[in-house]
Amino acid sequence: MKRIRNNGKWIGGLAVAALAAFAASQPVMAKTVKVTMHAMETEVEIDNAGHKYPAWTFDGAIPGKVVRVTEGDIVDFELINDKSNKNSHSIDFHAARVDVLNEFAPVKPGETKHFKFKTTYPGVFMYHCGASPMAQHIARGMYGIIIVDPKEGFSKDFPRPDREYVLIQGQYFPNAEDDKGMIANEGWTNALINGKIFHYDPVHDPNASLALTSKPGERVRIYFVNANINMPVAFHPIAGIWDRVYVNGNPRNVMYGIQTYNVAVAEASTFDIVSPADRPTNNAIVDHTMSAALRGAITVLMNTPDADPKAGKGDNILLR
Ligand SMILES: [Cu+2]
Repeated sequence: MKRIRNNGKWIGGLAVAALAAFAASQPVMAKTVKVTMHAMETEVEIDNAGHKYPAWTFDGAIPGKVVRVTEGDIVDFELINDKSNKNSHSIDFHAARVDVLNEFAPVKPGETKHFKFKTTYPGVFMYHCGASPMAQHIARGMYGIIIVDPKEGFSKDFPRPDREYVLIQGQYFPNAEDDKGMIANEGWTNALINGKIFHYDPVHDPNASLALTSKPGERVRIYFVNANINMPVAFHPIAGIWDRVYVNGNPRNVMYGIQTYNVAVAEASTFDIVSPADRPTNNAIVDHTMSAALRGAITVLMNTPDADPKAGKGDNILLR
């Protein structure tokens, strides 16, 4: 009896191990992800002091929500242009291969646009409103990020990060009606990070209450989008080096040991930074273009042993 039981246990254990190995080797099953957004013309706070700005938004916030799927997934998307709005709005997903005149066409107030697309490349991509004048719709806040995780998952060349953060940079034009100035790059006064000037920089803004955090030695992965109207971003971690830069966020486009990476308008890329493991340190993640850095594009990353274990994990990657 004893022998049989042991034998049964062994066979059971082998079966579980075999199943686990099988599951690990299978690509993730593609799924359909439903995403609904409301275009909303509404006031938002544009700095840490609470100053208001007449924004145009997806779902009432700059940037819009993080959309996250796995390569191969179908995005089942709906844009509702609330009838209280005055303007047509649209969506342009840089992760989609569709028809600009169909899926990305403007939607009138009170109307809804529904379409599906399959994600065919992994990486990080901008989405934005493309209604005319497009410069104004983006400058007033209609942009966000879609993360398409690679179907292969993590590997030696694309290691699992300890923390993840989204940073999206924009230009702030206080005269929200000046679409001609936005196109000419005139009249912008500040840089926005996730919709606010010096959003995560308590060093330059005493009203700032948020910063990025990690523990010493952790791999922090930053998904960065340049949502500026006319300016590239010289993305640099002061007191650090990008351990890896994944161009467009695709694990196949990897570069090592980069000090500054130039991010074009409407480009998004993925940046890994690893702080020294043996002591607490701080980084300032900046657009090294001085006119942008000193007008708002500085983000503090604090690497301390008491870092909040929940920060930069799960749904908590875009700090509001
Ligand atoms: Cu719009």
